[in-house]
Amino acid sequence: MKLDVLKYPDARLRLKSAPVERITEEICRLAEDMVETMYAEDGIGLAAPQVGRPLRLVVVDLSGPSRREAATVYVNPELEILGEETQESEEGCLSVPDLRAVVKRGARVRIKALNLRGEELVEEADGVRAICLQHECEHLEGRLFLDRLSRLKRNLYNIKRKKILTGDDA
Ligand code: K1U
Ligand code: ZN
Repeated sequence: MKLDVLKYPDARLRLKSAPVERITEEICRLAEDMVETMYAEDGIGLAAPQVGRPLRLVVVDLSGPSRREAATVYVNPELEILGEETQESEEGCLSVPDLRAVVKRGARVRIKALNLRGEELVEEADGVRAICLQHECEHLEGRLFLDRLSRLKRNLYNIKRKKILTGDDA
């Protein structure tokens, strides 16, 4: 089932997510619905708080919405940035409509998590996967990529967003 994606400035996007205590059928269903939602919204990642569930659960599929072949589910992910190297790339967010912006992040990461069978998963990533994992794990802390932009860019976006929400953007 496709879920509704919360949009900025919804306050629920600012909650810190709680650990998944037990991998139940309900959690597996939520992960499945998140994958369906990610594909339907043309995303490459999605975090549970974006669909109004403040739980430490993330899905990623770098193959993209047209191929849909390699979705990974991360339960209770712990992310570590490896080394000092950084990379800059353009990001978008399904919860922050009509904004793409260049963000600087760590170039390499290690992620530890459980899969839906409760098995430990350890992955090292670079490139787009590293960017996407950092972006999704920040959602679990109630942070958005918008927070990484300059105050000027954030203010401009806030003005644009208010106009859209009040219908004053004609
Ligand atoms: O968390 C989200 O809102 C999903 C977000 C993930 C993301 C994208 C780009 C950089 C970092 C994190 C998206 O998927 S937005 C859609 C998007 O940017 C994209 C979609 C298909 C192919 C490539 C990018
Ligand atoms: Zn996002």
